[in-house]
Amino acid sequence: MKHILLNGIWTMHCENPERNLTDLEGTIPGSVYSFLMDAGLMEDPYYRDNELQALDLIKDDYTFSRTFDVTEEFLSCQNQILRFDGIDTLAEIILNNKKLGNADNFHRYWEFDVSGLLKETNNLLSVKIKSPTKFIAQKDKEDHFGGAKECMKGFPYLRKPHCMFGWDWGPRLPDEGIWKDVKLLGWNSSRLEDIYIEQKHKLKGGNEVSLTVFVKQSGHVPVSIALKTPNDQTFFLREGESFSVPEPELWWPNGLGSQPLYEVTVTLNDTGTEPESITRRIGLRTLTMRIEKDQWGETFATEVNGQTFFAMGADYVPEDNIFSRRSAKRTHKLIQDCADANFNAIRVWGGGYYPDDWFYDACDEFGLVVWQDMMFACANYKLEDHFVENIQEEMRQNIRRLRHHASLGLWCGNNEMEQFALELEFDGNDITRANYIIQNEYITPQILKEEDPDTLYWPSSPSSGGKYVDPRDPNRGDVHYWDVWHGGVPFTEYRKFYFRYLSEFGFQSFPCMETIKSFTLPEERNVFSRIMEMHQRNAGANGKILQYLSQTYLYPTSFEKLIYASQLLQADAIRYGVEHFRRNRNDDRCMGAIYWQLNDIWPVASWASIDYYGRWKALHYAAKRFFAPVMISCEEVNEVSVREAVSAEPSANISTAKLCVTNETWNTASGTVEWELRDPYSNIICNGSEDIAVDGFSSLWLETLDFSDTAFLENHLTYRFVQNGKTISEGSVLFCAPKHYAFADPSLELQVSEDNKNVTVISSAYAKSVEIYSDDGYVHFDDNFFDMEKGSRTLQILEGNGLNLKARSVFDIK
Ligand code: BMA
Repeated sequence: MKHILLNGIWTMHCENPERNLTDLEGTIPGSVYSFLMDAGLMEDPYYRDNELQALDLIKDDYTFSRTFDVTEEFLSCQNQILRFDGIDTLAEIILNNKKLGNADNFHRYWEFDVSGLLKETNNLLSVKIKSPTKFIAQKDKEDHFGGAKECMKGFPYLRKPHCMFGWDWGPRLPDEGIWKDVKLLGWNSSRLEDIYIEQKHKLKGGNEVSLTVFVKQSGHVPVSIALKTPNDQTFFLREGESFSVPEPELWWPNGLGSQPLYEVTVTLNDTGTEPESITRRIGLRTLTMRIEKDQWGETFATEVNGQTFFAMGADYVPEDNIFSRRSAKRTHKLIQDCADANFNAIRVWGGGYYPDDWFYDACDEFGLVVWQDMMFACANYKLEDHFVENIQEEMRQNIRRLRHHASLGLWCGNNEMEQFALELEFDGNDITRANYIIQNEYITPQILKEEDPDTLYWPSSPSSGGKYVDPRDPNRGDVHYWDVWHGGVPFTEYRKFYFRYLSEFGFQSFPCMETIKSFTLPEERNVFSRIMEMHQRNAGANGKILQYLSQTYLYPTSFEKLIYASQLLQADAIRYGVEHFRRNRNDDRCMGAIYWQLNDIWPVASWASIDYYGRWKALHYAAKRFFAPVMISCEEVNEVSVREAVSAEPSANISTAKLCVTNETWNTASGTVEWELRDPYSNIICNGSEDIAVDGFSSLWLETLDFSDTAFLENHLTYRFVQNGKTISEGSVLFCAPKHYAFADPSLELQVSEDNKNVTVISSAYAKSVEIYSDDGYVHFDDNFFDMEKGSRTLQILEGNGLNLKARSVFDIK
């Protein structure tokens, strides 16, 4: 196979002469926005309200072109193909004045036969891209098919990431361009098209794993198949014949074992060109969901190599609305941040795109089990013949690209469509209700049966298994629970449910100060300013943050304090839920907590735990603690959970605490639970300890502690789980809302080590949610936003420097 890469410098021309944008040079992969920004003709669309002008640009059509030469050798190939790995989106492709064809799906690659059309020098390739906004508006006018209200009307008509047209955390920036590589491919006798690797496992009585490799090629040329083991041994396999892997090393999710990866390389020797090979990195494992009837309904637990475990993670959305800004390095860092926060799972949400290979490579390496939605979300689709063929090809291509990954846990038909189709949301009717079933219970599973029969298919998220049978059932399948946040109910509601697997639940906060500074002028740093509201896309959300804030903290008197308090609320809401679900994991009852959402597509107020610039909000630090493999938590009954308001009739017994240790590892966790009831100065009022042994994959509850006869506004409980003298997990709870607790001034002091690698925080009293920060830039630590008693604690500075560090705690919110 011969390859000629056609990336690099192209020119862009706007078809609207009024814009006077002709022959602009830029880089492909790239887009209207990246070309204009590179040429200095456009400000960053994320700054202030630049989004509006950027959206206006998309009313027009643009042509991207370049000239190129090809070698004589290439011209002598019998087969010549022009391949676009990704076009955004509605395009006409012209080579040397001959139209090759059209493209109309962002999620697919496109190939055109160019044999006989190329010359040695000065070939002219043009890609004319049509305005996506005009297209969807026209389609919607002709026949309206509805969808998420934050998204531009008509979006279901175009196979382009829905969220590029706006979402409740995303701007409307539906760019146009060529978002992946462009190349020429030439071959003679045969082209290596694809490989499929089948694994067979015998789990009982020792691990036996056999592999069979199936090869798809256009001709009939002998191939060689090599298997490289994690310790660099190589074995040669025969096509279609089962091979028993000697001493197989199994792949495990993060926290349950290591992630050994094997490489399968298939090589085909085409006549007269270089050998062509495909390498797939795989992990030896079985991975599915255990779905079995039980006393509550049906289990829905991730099962790896026969072992079920509690899935811990978040929902992933595209990392950038300007696709040329994405990179392997950036994604690797994000996935590493997930592993650092003890994630073992991640859900790719269906309103974005099928991520790049590097996303799954990172998940394979860090041990994150991927819940993979097909790219359909919150919409009704018109199932015309062309649309159906288009999505079939889209799914086939992406399944073939991704099916070998060790991390691929399941395929899911879409985001939230079963419940909405059933409820006739988005202007639904009998047709949209029927279309949903045709697409998700016939078309999609049929393709998966052909292309990836060994990976589980789940029809929708959420679902109870399909067929419109109660998709919101809390006792079966996965659930999206939004009464906390969208429904405005207090966090304490989480404890009323025992969801089998929560694939979405979330709480918003504002992004980090540095991030806010990146898109505002100083005078706009007020959450109700026009610019802050442009960067808050969920209607009513700022009011919601303030409403929850009013239940929890004193009134924050500065913008910075409000930002800080909003992040604490978010971290506490999700912690409250996750700890409860993990406590109730025995007998596979609650087996997953995937919070909405991991990351942001641009700088915005949202449910993300890591903001657009990769900065950790309080929630991500909290996740590191509440997703720890061995975790102690407390089910407290306090004024907040039992009384509607402080003015309600006084009631007794509002200060009890039940500690619980959850162990999501193989080994028994033996150690000591220690607790103290303390006053605001950290003086101990009473204390206790208990030696316990918690079996692997289980939770152990301790006896209820009753503090009802103590001063609930002045005392708090601190608890920890200690193994061999080392604190493994710890926390503290109040028996009233933080705003009503009699905090003493902790007079936080900081001492930075000479080498700038550590900072010690010294507190003279109990301090809640201690944040160390700098006004001069983002600093990342091994822990932050933590509770501490009087004393000191040393943290590592992992990113940024120790200059001008400051500390604050809940005491400062006023
Ligand atoms: C869920 C998601 C998204 C949305 C989020 C927050 O339902 O599937 O569509 O952004 O809620 O509202």
